[in-house]
Amino acid sequence: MPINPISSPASVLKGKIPGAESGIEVRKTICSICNPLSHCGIDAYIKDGVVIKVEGSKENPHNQGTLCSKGAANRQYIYHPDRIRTPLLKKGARDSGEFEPVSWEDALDIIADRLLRTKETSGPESVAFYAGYPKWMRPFLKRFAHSFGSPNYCSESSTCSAGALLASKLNYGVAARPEIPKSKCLLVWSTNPFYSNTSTVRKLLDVMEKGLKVIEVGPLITPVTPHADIHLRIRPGTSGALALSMAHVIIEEGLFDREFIENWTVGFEEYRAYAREFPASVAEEITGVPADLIGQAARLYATTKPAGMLNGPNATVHHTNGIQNHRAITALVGLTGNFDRAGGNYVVPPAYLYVANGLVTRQQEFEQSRPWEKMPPRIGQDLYPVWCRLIPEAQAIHLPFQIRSRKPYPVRAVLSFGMNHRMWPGSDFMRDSLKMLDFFVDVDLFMTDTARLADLVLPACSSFERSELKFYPEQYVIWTHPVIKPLGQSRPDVDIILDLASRLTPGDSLMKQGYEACVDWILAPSSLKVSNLRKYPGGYPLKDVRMPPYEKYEHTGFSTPSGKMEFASTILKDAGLDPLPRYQEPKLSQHSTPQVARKFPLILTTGARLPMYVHSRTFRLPWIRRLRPDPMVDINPIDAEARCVSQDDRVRLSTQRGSIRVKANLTEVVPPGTVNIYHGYPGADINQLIEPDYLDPISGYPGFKSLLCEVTKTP
Ligand SMILES: Nc1nc2c(c(=O)[nH]1)N[C@H]1C(S)=C(S)[C@@H](COP(=O)(O)OP(=O)(O)OC[C@H]3O[C@@H](n4cnc5c(=O)[nH]c(N)nc54)[C@H](O)[C@@H]3O)O[C@H]1N2
Ligand SMILES: Nc1nc2c(c(=O)[nH]1)N[C@H]1C(S)=C(S)[C@@H](COP(=O)(O)OP(=O)(O)OC[C@H]3O[C@@H](n4cnc5c(=O)[nH]c(N)nc54)[C@H](O)[C@@H]3O)O[C@H]1N2
Ligand code: SF4
Ligand SMILES: [Mo]
Repeated sequence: MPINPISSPASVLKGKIPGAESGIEVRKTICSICNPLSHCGIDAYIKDGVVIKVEGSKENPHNQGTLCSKGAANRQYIYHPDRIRTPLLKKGARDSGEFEPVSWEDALDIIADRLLRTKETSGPESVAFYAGYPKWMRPFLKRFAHSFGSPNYCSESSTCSAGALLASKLNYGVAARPEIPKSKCLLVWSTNPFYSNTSTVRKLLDVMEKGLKVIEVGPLITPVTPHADIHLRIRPGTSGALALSMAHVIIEEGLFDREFIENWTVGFEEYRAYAREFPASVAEEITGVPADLIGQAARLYATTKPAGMLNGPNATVHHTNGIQNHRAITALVGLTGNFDRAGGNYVVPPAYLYVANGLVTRQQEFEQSRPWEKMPPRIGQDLYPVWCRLIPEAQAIHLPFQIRSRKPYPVRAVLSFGMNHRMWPGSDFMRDSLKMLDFFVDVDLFMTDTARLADLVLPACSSFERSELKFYPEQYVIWTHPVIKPLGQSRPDVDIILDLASRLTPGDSLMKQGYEACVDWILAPSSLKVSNLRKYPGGYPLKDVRMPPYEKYEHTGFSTPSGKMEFASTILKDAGLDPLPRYQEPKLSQHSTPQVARKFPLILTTGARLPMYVHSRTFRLPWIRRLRPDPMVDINPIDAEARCVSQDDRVRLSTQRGSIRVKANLTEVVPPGTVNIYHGYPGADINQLIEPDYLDPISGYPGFKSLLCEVTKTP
């Protein structure tokens, strides 16, 4: 009988066909290369304990079998030669970059000893606990910090979504996300989910195909733009003026929700009077958006009911006027009667790790093992009291300043999970501040430039090598199983934290019970338990989860000091700040600093997401790097021509603080007068060119997306 070539042992292996014949097994896990709203389900093909192929998990309703370019490169990520394989102890000076392997026991003992000594000599607050963009270990790290007695748990959220959350809390007491499938109109205000949230875009396209009206606000042309009925191509950093101008149209034309305004808001008359200062003609001068388009957008958004507003986590708050801008933007939601209504912006509290799916958990109670009143003030609390009142973390952007000033108290030691000093504005200032610490530990998958500065580096596992709880907004949950053994001696972050907790916070009886007991404790208000979730390695649809009702404020009021939506914020007023969402020019701009603009005439916006890169993570992956090998600055052909710059020319990108050499990418994606560059390139770090104190005064957020620069051709 002829052998079927499809099933010969060699061909099943070559075709990576799972089964007894090939010895290949498919195991389920998740990708954690990008953001927590994604974390796509993965089918990992395993042969002899090694991942030989990855595919998107079809059963996972979030990604439905799809993966993006980064997810497809997961094998290059998890098996990368830069992976740290053993705990490493610094040999010689901080700068030496030389390490010697140590055992886990020794490493953990050294950390326990140093942190305990620091606590004894300088108090628990002099130890800071930091989590970078990775999220899964955060509840454990924060609880550990608080049980240790330190208020100083901080994270990358000091530059990310917490700024927008802060602004929403000032207005409404909570944040509200658009309920897009039920919307008739979507105001996409500075976000590009096609690159930043790829796994959600198929569902967005489905709604768009059904006739959703789309208004896009943002300086760049993005993949959203072809779907937009109106694109308001704003000058970076001027969102506040645009939003106030739209409010002015909506109010003066009587298109606002009178009943909601009368019953549920405070400060409307002051806000209305202030918005009068922004007639469309004035706003056109500030924002660069034609006056008639401002009117059209305002009318379309206010009269198409229901209308949702989709904001990015950071593009509106990465400005020196960011919080007030974001307040002005989100005020439009309440003004038009779209707050907490079907198809408008709906309030669903996050259940676990930023994902809202209708479940209620005890994540917050778990994290806050000691009340703030029983701990010293947080890093940044004196400068950013509003941040500290509304965001339950220290302000990480202030960390380098406090390390240096030692005021109001010294920060001597940092225990960090995934720190990338290039996240900070003035990244060299942050790097040099880390060198001033008495003791610095970094836990990471890879030997990064930040890890090289540490006294001790601990190897963490990837998502393929650990168990974690993952919720999806599609009311789906996975408790993952490790699909391969940890690489080298690497360990899951949470295990590292729990081992340190057993040495340093033995009084924390919950942490003592271990990882799964803690997760069960967090999940207690839901009916979920790890032991049940474990039975469904590919995930489990959450059944009978009731989503919260709409218009909850009718029963509970708003969780602002007045109990209402606040156009004029009581909290800002109490802090001596302007209660109205007042528009101010970015600290560096043609208008606020014309003398600087003469030398640096281009507007610099940084960090618009690229599909292939995630901050510092994917530059090292060959498949991914090939997609955009060189650091490039996007420059409009008009500006390029004026500088005799052609495609791929080497150029110098400079600000008042310094310069980097990059390639020129001529593109109309950026408007004339504005250039854009992705952040985090190891050899061309744009954050070195931004002053460390170029910050929003309310949140402490960096003005990453509106400053001044010049581009010149170099030989
Ligand atoms: N100029 C400019 N700067 C910016 C931005 C911008 O738009 N422009 N964006 C800002 C924003 S919004 C953000 S969120 C930050 C990015 O925040 P960063 O924290 O800089 O993000 P990453 O580089 O993704 O991750 C940091 C480290 O975490 C490690 N890591 C990954 N997974 C794990 C894990 O499971 N465990 C451990 N222990 N480590 C892990 C990675 O290897 C990496 O070294 O950058 C900010 N900086
Ligand atoms: N592939 C990939 N995905 C990511 C990340 C990544 O690094 N790579 N990072 C993750 C993280 S940490 C975050 S915070 C999110 C960010 O997710 P998004 O907010 O979607 O980020 P961007 O793609 O930068 O989109 C921001 C848009 O805002 C616009 N914009 C810039 N400046 C201004 C301004 O001054 N005013 C207005 N109105 N608009 C402006 C730009 O036109 C840009 O298209 O992405 C997450 N997803
Ligand atoms: S979108 Fe891509 S990088 Fe992000 S979780 Fe999914 S596969 Fe991974
Ligand atoms: Mo972010």
